[in-house]
Amino acid sequence: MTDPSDCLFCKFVRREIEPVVVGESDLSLAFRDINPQAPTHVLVIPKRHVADAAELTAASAEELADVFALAAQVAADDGLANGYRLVFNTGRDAGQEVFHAHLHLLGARAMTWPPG
Ligand code: D5M
Repeated sequence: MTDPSDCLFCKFVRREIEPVVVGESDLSLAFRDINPQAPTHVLVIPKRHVADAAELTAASAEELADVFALAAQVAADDGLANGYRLVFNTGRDAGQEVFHAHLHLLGARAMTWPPG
């Protein structure tokens, strides 16, 4: 497990490194992805360090719900009235690279299915 003292996203929460923040609640932080895959590409994270969505689900329904609520707020703020995609890559086979749980919010372009 990643040590929270070495975790990039924990450093964002502590503001040791400043991401481009687009939303925040007591439990969650939303910031722009550094490598955007859509005109809107935001990551929403629980402030508490958990590795992935499965761990977040097991840890706290309140924190899980808060991540989704903040994503909906950011989507509304970005004017994504026609829809958007929410994705948790969970584990290496899903392509997860950063092991602090993060919900991808993608929007402002038409999406295809299935994802790669
Ligand atoms: O997604 C990890 C995501 O994290 C990926 O879309 C890039 C993003 N990322 C990595 N470093 C940064 C910084 N420094 N700022 C903002 N976004 C970042 P995954 O689901 O783990 O593949």
